[in-house]
Amino acid sequence: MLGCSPRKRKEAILPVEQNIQLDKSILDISVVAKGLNVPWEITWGPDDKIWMTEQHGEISKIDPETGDKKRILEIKEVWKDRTTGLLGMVIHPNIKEYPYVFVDYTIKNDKNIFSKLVRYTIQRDSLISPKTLLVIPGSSGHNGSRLAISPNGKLLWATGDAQKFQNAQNEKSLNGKILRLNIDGTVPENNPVKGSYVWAKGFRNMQGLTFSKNGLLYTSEHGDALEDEVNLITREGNYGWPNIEGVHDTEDEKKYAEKYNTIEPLLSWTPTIAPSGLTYYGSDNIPEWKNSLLLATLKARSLRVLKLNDDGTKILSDNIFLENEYGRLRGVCVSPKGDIYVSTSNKDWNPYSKPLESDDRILKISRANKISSAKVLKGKVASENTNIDNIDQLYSIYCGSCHKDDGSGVEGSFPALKGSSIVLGDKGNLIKVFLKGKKTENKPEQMPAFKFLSDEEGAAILTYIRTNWGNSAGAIQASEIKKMR
Ligand code: HEC
Ligand SMILES: [Ca+2]
Ligand SMILES: [Ca+2]
Repeated sequence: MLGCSPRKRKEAILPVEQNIQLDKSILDISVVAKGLNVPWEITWGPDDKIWMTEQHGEISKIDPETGDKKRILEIKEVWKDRTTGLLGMVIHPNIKEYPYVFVDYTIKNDKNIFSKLVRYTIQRDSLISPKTLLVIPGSSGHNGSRLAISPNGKLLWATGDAQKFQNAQNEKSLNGKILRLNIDGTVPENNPVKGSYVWAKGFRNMQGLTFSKNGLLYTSEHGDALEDEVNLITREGNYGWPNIEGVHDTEDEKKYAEKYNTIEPLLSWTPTIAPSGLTYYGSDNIPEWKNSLLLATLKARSLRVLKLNDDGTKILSDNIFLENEYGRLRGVCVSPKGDIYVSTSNKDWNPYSKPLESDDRILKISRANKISSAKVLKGKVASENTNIDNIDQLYSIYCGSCHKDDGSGVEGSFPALKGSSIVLGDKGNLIKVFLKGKKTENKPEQMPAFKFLSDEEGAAILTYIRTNWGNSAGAIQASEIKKMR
């Protein structure tokens, strides 16, 4: 009889949008929450809720079953602009003894920008008694942000170079470092240098930080125009920036590496992918992904699964999932059951395209028994060297993330190349900008140097920007670039 049968059991409430087919396992992708505003950090809470920071300064809990959002704190002093705002968050894993949550965010006093690390005490559904643990110089970009608690209860903070590259090698500066603190903000007795928070140095702008099950610490880091990185962090390690980008491959880098004993990344990416949230996956729930690092990427708009070797010292493979399906991905966390949650970042300062009404979202990726949607996604292996013979793609990969595929730029951050007098003007000047980059005092962003591209690639890209989107200026030859190196 229709309409009379009692509901036997509670069905999964979240509709399955798509499936992923792995070697053996089938995964469901569903949308947990919508209409969020740049969720920067998502992390699994002791109450089985997803705890989330949104960039403008709110901390909320999301019910993973229903998507209900409950705001638990608004931090009024947060200064949000472009990449700044309320960023990292970590909950102490031993909540009974240490009922703390740690956050870091940007503040601005007059003209001075700082990153502030604050501890809150959890009292049921509120966060109370803020205690400032540390305040370090900040900037309009490169503020790093991520936090983690080590297996022995220390607080780790991945900071950015605050756009002063030399900070990263300067032992006295707390920027461009992994910092290690006691949870009351004091310096641990056994830090490398007595009285200093510095645990490791030589970083540009880290956007991911996670411990593996056996206590190894990993980071993800944004490179400049090339060489995004994932690193395995060791005590007192020097990771090279700004003298070294990615692997030790140029003559200068090799010399520097020998002299200063710098450490190469486990994996690096050129063209860049803008790696963000990083979390360790140790669950049996999705066996194909067990013992991997899960990495959310912004520019590459994908979830990367980086399979580790048994002792966690090498990345064996790099597989790409969800590519171009949900836009920019920023946060990732795993529930004790082994379900994966990923947050989008389509409403942030550097959108790929107009955000959808439903943005930003939190997605759930979970093990399923069968395919239940019309669309089945597969992963793909990241190829060693992207073979770029298509000029649209060449432009898009190296320039499009900032200047946009239609050359329109981002107001206040990246100039439009469409109609730009520099693009259309003197060739020598344009080639110089391309090879050496461009920085203007008081502008929040800078144009990276592209001298690592070949003369032929440079000629193709510069000709492309001079002849596209209604631009009509003459071509640029490889020989003209060669002359100016
Ligand atoms: C990381 C972001 C970023 C990337 C990637 C990037 N640019 Fe830029 N570019 C900038 C910024 C920021 C400026 C403005 C710099 C300034 O004026 O101080 C700029 C300026 C320029 C200008 C001068 C335009 C004007 O009107 O002022 C040209 C030309 C240019 N870029 C070309 C390129 C090309 C070609 C590529 C790819 C090979 C590229 N850019 C990649 C950030 C970027
Ligand atoms: Ca490095
Ligand atoms: Ca290098």
